[in-house]
Amino acid sequence: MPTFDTLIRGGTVATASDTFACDIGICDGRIVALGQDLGAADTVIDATGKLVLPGGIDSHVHLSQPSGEGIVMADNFASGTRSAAIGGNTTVLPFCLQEKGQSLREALKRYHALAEGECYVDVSFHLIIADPSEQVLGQELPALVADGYTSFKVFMTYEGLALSDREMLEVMDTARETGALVMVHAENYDAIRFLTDRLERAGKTAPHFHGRSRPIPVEREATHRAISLAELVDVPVMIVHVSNREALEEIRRAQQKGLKVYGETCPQYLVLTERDLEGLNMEGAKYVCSPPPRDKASQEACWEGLQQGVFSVFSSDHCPFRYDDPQGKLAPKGRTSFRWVPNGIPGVATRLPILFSEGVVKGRIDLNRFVALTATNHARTYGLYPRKGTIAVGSDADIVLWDPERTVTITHDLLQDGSDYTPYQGLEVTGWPVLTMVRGRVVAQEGELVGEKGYGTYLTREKSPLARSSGPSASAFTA
Ligand code: DUC
Ligand code: ZN
Ligand code: ZN
Repeated sequence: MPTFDTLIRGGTVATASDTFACDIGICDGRIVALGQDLGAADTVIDATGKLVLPGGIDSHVHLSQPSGEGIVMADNFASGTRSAAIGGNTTVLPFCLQEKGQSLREALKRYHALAEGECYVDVSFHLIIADPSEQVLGQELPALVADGYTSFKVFMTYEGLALSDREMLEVMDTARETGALVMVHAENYDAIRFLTDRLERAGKTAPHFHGRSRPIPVEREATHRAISLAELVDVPVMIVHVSNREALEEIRRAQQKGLKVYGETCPQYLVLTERDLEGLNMEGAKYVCSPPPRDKASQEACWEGLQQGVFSVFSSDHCPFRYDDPQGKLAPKGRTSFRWVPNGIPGVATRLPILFSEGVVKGRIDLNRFVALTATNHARTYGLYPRKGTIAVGSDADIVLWDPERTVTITHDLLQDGSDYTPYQGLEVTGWPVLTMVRGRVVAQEGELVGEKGYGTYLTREKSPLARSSGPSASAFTA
């Protein structure tokens, strides 16, 4: 009989496709055996009564990202990955933001320096393309895709980030040629500016007017346009943080036409609404994110998207700012208008419990879909599968032990992030991570961090199997 480093014994294993009683043998950070009565081990973890799941992969996380003058993001790589581990995640994919005029290599150097030696779980970067110069498109991106930076995000809104349609097409064309996957933040910049100016002129500056400045048509139009541009260039796209039915229907229609269009939604669109932005004084600022939370009908639509597979990934869009802080939500300028309140909310530690409780426990999705939406599909989409995202012989031993019966009232002190609040304060959830293991080592247990800073490693990724490389331009608009 072999001797394992670790044996996880007595649990119920669930993957994206199956649920079965099985022990797991682990050696050198990898799963080496699945079965019953596997033999001896240096360490035995008793998983009786627990679910044994692939560790969460959160493919949409912002850490240490510059967010405007005088504003500081609440999480760096240490605190963000610590909170991720507490919440049952074993890999996160933060963004590396290119600033205007900056080379992508310079941007990457900065983010690697920020992450090096700081992470508790594994990480890999998406590139935000803010300045698609000829040099970036022709030289840097092809080389970086070959080096394992195989996904880019583009923005259709925000000063300094928004790309023109022409620029979007250029980035998409490069993605098609190199086999990278493009993620799109779909909101119409001009429409937001127009509505914001009008609201401000009418003195409507409180945080809840943030929602009124970015109503559903702003997102629906941009989603439609992003899909159309991707169709012109014949490239797959992931529409991120979808918040409502109209955007969902654009994605569904594209999928039904056979286009490679994928969708992501997030916890805030399932359990928050625009009413949350109406808190007294500046309290609403705690919920300012983009797209904004909408209404109950939009929540139902997002559930439908998850149930029917229109959305293949469920991410946190963790983008944390402190609330009671002049460098956060209560920045002096933010008090003058919602326009200046930093956009984003924390959520890396609460993503899994919210989807499990509201989804699996309430019978909206089954356990296997939960695993697919929180781990497996992220790994598949972003070139990490089968090393990550599943429980199989040969995969990294990235595992979360889950207590399906534990009921917890979410409070900020449980989450160990760098923020000073959670938008989910007081939400009662059933189902909670009790142990998080990254490559065979326990990094969090019973709400305590037990891993070492710096154990988390940087992951070079394969090309997404959803993207395909089809050589020089053969796109519809040149035909
Ligand atoms: N977009 C994101 O992806 N995250 C936070 C803010 C935003 O607008
Ligand atoms: Zn975005
Ligand atoms: Zn985001």
